[in-house]
Amino acid sequence: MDYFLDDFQKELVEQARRIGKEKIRPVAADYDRDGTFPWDLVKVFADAGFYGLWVPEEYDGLGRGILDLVLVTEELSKYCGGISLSVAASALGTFPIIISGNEEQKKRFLPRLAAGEALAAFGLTEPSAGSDAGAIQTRAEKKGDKYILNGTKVFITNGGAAKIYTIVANTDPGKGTRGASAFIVEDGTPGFSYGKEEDKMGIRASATRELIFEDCEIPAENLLGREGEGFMVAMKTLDKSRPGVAAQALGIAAGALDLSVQYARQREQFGQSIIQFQAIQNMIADMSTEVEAARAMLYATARMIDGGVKSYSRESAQCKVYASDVAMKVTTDAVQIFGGYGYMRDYPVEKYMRDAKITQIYEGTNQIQRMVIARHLIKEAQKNS
Ligand code: COS
Repeated sequence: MDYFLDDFQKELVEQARRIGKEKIRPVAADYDRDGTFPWDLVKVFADAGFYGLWVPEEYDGLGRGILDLVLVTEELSKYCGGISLSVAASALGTFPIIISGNEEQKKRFLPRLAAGEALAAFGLTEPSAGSDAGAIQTRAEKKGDKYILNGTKVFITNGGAAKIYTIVANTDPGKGTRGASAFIVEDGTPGFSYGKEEDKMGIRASATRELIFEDCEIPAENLLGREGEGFMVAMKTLDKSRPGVAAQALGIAAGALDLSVQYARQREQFGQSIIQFQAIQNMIADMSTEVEAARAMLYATARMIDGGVKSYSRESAQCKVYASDVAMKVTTDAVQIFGGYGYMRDYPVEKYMRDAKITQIYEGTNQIQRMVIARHLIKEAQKNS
């Protein structure tokens, strides 16, 4: 489905495919087993320019957009949904700076991020504030020309690996979502340390870590936008980043489908390859149809965002919810097609199923996505009545 891609995008997909085949596929199982962070591949992605795709040219990026991020993430995720993640997670951590950073902040941070010299991470979730993002308790108190941060963030993708963090904290706890503010915090700032490294079911090659702030002093000029705008910045960030999760889910699903077709052609039972059986043909036909539907919806949303449409929360939630549900179903069916072998770690498909699961959970559970979609439908209906 690449008939509308420009030459740059076609070359980008080819480049990501080459990296996937030559550099990710041979090591994916090792990284999955060891759960270590793939610094060697981060270097390959940086050299390929992937971290600069979504950064404007005036800050040394490639000035491309969400579709390019989606294309790369999809392609890399066909080979490993964990190794691919540092790209979309760095985009997530960078978006708050692009959305609400001032000129000085953009000049200071974006060039390093675009070059992949530094990875970014986004810190919103806390032990008691997951779906209810407005319930965050991390506190940022202004003292002179500094903010003092206290609190803990959990499940932070790229946590510990990233050098630049965009953190949402309360500057006015009485005000609920209107009391949150967003900040840039650099690795190495006194009072900022890393806690537990999570031992995960899937995407094991990605870093997921706790961030701890104990009287962490950051310069007041690291405030993004104005005080009280943090929740809005977080929501706008997630609107922009959820297609990246959809792309990861799509790549995982498409990768599992490819493996299933290959396996079904080779595996013989009852004297013929199992792909000759209608039961298997129906399964792969449905898997492929769902993958194509997810891809169509995702590309349409990415083009909508790149086209400058102002509000895309509903579409962004829809492509995330659909692609991740497809990924879970397709990868489960892939394990089924592989049968007993599919359940064993010697074969690659059980990893795809484990990797798929997180896409229904993070950057907003699919229950929250459905709530966002329904709220928009209700609002639109009220407007039109
Ligand atoms: N863009 C801009 N502003 C938005 C917005 C968006 N997409 N969504 C909400 N807002 C604004 C609202 O307009 C409202 O503004 P006012 O105070 O001016 O009225 C404010 O934010 C609060 O919105 P709302 O009332 O909808 O907040 P809720 O507490 O009901 O929470 C959900 C909304 C559930 C959607 C939010 O908490 C959420 O997205 N949760 C999931 C968080 C998540 O994805 N976590 C994953 C970890 S981060 S990787």
